Amino acid sequence: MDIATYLKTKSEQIEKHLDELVPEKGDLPYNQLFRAARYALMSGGKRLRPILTLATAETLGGNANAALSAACALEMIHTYSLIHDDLPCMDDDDFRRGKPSLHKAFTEAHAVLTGDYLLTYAFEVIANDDLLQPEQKIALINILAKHSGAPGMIAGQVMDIEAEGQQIDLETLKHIHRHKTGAIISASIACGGIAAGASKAQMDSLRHFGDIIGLAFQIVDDVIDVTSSFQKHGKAVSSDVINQKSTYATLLGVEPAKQTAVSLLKQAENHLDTLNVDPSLLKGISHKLVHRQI
Ligand code: GRG
Repeated sequence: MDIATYLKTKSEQIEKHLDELVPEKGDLPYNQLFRAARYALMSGGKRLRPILTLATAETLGGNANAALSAACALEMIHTYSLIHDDLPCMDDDDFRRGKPSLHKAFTEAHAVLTGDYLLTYAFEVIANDDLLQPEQKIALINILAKHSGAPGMIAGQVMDIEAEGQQIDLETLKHIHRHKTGAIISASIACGGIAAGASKAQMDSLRHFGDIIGLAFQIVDDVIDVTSSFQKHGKAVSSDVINQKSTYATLLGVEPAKQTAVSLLKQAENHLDTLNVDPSLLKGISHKLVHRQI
């Protein structure tokens, strides 16, 4: 199967499972919560994080079905972060994926609560998966909590907000990117490893791979923010520009930023070569991720 077909097939599998996990519940007085969650969750994301989880599990010879709940949990956490990031008190973005952001389509209160619901439900989904052993559940919950929590994405978001309007250097920006974006990408890869029963040495290789590819992903996002703002945001100028945020594209320039991402891709691939399994699937996805246009 070529990579484009693999991505499409896995994306459909993930969407089907998300659809089952978050159905509309017409008879509940708080059904608006599920409508709002589905509005954000089923609105055409690329599903990169859950695909990385499934692909990592498959690469290691694990049962991809055992990785499916962790994959969906990651998409829920990713979606929550986007909902909260779009709020007026954060990036104040009125559009996401070409549609009104959740707080515009519903209310700010619904956006806060829907994010809270998706974050907490992600952990419940893993705790209730019968295909996982108890020790796997604990390891998955631990990784997800750390990478989405204070040592990971939340730290990144705090540093990102505090850096608004400030002149920061490349090292500081790298530190923010690795936390804000990289932490969830590397968690996606680590979760695939845990679901597949990876060895300690394999988990170490995955950690290095995830850390580097997560940074590369955000650098490419910085470039797309400048080069394809309209396709990405539905507006000509991104909120990064409006909020005076430093990015790889503004600090280095577009071409050097692209080159940095390509060089990180090579480093990430070197870590895949130490897995002692055929890494071609993860290499193919990484290549797509770094050479994407949107
Ligand atoms: C508010 C708690 C809280 C955290 C926010 C991750 C994050 C921290 C905010 C999201 C905003 C942002 C620009 C993050 C950078 C990560 C990123 C590139 C998100 C977009 O990911 P894609 O391209 O999106 O995978 P799709 O739409 O495909 O799901």
